Amino acid sequence: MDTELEVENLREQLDTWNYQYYVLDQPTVPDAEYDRCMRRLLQLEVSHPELVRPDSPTQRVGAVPLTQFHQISHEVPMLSLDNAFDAQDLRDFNRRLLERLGGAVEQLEYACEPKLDGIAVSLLYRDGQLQRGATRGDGTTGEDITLNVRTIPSIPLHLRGDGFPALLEVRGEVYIPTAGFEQLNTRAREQGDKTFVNPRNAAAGSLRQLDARITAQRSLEMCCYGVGLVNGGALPDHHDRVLDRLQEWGLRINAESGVVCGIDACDDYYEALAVRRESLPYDIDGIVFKVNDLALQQRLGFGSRAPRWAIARKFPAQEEMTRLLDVQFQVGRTGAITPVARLEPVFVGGVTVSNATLHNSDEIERLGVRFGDTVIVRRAGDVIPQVVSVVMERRPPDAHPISFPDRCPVCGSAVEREAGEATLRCMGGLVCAAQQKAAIKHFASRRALDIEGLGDKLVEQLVDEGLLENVADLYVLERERILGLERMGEKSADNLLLALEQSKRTTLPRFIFALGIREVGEATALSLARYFGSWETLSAAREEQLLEVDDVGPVVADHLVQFFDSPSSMGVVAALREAGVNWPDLELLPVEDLPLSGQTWVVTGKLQALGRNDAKRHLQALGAKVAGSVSARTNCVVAGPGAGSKLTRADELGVEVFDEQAFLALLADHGVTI
Ligand code: 9MJ
Repeated sequence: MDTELEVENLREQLDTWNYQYYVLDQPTVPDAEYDRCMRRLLQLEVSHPELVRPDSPTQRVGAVPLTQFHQISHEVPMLSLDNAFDAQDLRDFNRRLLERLGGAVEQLEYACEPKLDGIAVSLLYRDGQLQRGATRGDGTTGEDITLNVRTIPSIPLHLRGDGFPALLEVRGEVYIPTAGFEQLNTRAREQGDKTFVNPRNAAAGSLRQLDARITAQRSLEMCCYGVGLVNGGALPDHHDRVLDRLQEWGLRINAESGVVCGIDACDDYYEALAVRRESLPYDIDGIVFKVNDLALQQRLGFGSRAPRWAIARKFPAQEEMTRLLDVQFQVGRTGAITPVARLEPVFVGGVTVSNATLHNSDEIERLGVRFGDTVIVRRAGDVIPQVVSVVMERRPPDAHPISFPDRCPVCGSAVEREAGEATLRCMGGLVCAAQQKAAIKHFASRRALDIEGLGDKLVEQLVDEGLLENVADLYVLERERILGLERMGEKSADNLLLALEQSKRTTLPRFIFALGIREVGEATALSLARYFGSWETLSAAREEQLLEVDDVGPVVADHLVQFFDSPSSMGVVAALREAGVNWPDLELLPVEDLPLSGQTWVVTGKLQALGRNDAKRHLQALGAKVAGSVSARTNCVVAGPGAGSKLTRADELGVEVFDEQAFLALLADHGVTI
């Protein structure tokens, strides 16, 4: 083939694949094939330098770092957005617009878009060629970051198709998806570098690099949400159609964008996306509502710093500043000592937070946090609040370092760190009241022996009064002693005794789980019960046999063996059985006879009642293989809210899809209750 033609074909092919992958989110070729074409194109361009063009897919990274960024001025100012902090603010905004339009319209149509938390960027295309990329700066003057934006794969170096204006300025947000952010920080930690506080900072730091080769290594993306300067061509007369057009020309737009009628529907859109916020693959800090009709936008015009026709309804902030008052060391069920920050109460992520986890001693060291420091606290979704950084400028002169206790704060036993672990543990085992309480709470919990009426407070009281030391003591509690507890009535005491009596009849998986053996969760307990069938066989098993069980690795096997070898642990089990705790043995099923043996499942989206990992483990315990992507070999997909391309693919392939409720029902049919 003629070399020039081959080069042209390769470029067109690579551009198309890029478009399918980065803009449409629909990968079509394996990476290896893409790489092969890219290598071939590079090879041809090296041997025929006269064929190199600046918009070739090979030309994304400039070789020479800049010494400074040049300033550029925005011909059409890049304005920011007004904010609404609640539903009332949004209503006021809508009313102001309707009044301004003088009764000409009764109800406005709004384009709704997730508000990405990144860096606003302008891209200038002249005759379809990317000519310049710039930051927003102060809205009038920004910085020329052309070399940096050229490295972002979702930014086309030239527009696709035709019909675009001769001069087209596209605006949008450059951001780093959550996965890319985590990868970046993991790498930074491994190399002993400073980590980024949040994805927004990471995006800003990655984009404003004088050496574009560094930008190229960061997984930046761009989502377009509007246009600035347009000359020599016309665009559609509604915002949503402009975005559609941008997408046809090869620019990425947000797949969640939509159009609604009236302000009530804006509330609905906001609420629906707020629920899914955590499951989106990128950070958003609100929803942007824009009048969809561009003629109406023009009539409404601009205020001093923001367009009148748009507003951002912010989600409650996920990060706030507060003071660290104290650190307490909590002892968990397995003796793990967790430092918990006591904070000046602060409203963050929609609730008042006064405690946040500091994880372990490594984390305290990494943060460099001291008593009296002002810290940034983050609470996102249902995740427990975390201290993410220290505001060094606010450190008081008397801030003193936090030292980890060398004795257990509850029982005074020695504290040890196991090799390769970040966690320090109290070595007191079941002598430690904190571990006793946690073990009993776990044993009584709903998914273990489900002892109704034995709540956390009561467990604490019973241990503190010396009535309980271990779970076997539960079954020898005397009515009179229970009645002696503060605020304990006859009825409650009788109910507790009845619940204890009823809890004696259980199942083997629940019993194994209830023992609280380290790393043995519900799904592992189920696998063990299914594999061994009886407690006798299980507790006699040695490491090699344990390793045969799906879900059991060397660490779990080691914890199991330690438990079986511990006279005190086995003594408690014996006492429980003597007290009448019992279960039917399970029929032994060969692995190929498990209910979902031979099936491949995929779990996607955000599940409410159980995490995706739990869902996977339950499926594996039932014999299914759990895969990461949907293919013709997939039997079923479990899809929670926020499921994206995997669900689409499942629909295309006609794969059976379970929503969470149906999935829970299926698990229940197989004896797994959540
Ligand atoms: C963000 N940040 O996602 C706008 N934005 O529109 C969206 N920002 C915007 N629109 C006009 N989706 C000015 C800023």
